Amino acid sequence: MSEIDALKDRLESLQAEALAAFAGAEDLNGLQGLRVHYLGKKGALTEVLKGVGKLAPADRPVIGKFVNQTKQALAVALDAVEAELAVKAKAARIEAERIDVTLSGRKSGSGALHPVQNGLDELTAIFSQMGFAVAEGPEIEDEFHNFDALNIPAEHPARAMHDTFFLKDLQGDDGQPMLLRTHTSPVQIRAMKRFLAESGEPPLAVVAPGRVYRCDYDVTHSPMFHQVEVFKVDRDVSLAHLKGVLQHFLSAYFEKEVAIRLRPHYFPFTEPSAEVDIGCVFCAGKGCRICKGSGWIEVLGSGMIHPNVLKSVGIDSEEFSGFAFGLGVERMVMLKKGIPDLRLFFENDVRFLSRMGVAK
Ligand code: 2NM
Repeated sequence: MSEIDALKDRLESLQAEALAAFAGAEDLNGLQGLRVHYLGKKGALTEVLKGVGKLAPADRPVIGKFVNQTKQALAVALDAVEAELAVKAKAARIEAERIDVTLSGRKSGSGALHPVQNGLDELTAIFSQMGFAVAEGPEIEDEFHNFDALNIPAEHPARAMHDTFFLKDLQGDDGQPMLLRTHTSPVQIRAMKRFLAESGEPPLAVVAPGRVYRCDYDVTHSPMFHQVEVFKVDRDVSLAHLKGVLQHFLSAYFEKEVAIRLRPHYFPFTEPSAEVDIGCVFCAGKGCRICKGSGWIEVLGSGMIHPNVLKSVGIDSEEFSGFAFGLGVERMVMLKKGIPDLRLFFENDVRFLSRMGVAK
């Protein structure tokens, strides 16, 4: 066989082999590989072209034309298969990404206010509506605002009763020991000073909601809990005003007319002092397990602000008087919602939170 016929043969079988390979390509990647293999710089066709140099010069154009025809045929076939594979790839992708728009959605649970936060909001709102200004203050306090200003001097047994968390690495102004506030009363002291500086003299009426801390941990105590404290200072404020505000507030909070009674008590920051009971909300005063048969439930502590407290913020206790009271938010929420165990508030069990949480 002549040199030229051998080359022609070689090109024909190469074309047949390439076309079969293209037809069998599974995807665009594979096809690209075949394109390089047959038509690339170091491809099979280039390999055949190298043989052209050995031909007689007269034969070269003949075989050159043949090579070009082959090249053309392969390129056309490649483009056709490529278009076909591209359509297939797109169809496969659409199929893979198919979504069933008729499926019903998955319900995503919505969050809710923690029952304690909701209690704080409800309690604060009642006093806000009665005209009390809402005040907040620092949770890290000095001894003056947490104790001294509230008529609880050093060595006073009431300090020991407060189970205080002292912050041993912190020092306040005048080198004072610092602590986590044991009640929200220091906020009241700060509010009295601030509002006095602004307005010069009473009337002052403030509600202070917030977190407090006591080193006390058992079934009915948490080392962190929440208080709301309320005070009013003006000329001629009396125990009758205290009773009136308590009656209105407790009926508003429990959403029914509740009976109240005051029992004499002792607090260092009030004189006289009283604990306040409501008629049992569980048995309507008949006597049950919760009120231990008494028909009454203790809800808060109260009294007439001690003259020493007024003096500590520069209010003349001869001219002005005030009432104050303080309550535990967790306890109030437990009574209103019938929650049996304080610990439920802090475990964050989703079943409790979604049942007792309040949609915002
Ligand atoms: C209580 C009981 C009685 C109280 C006193 C004051 C202040 F700062 F105005 F003097 N705020 N809250 C008070 C009085 C708190 O909690 C059981």
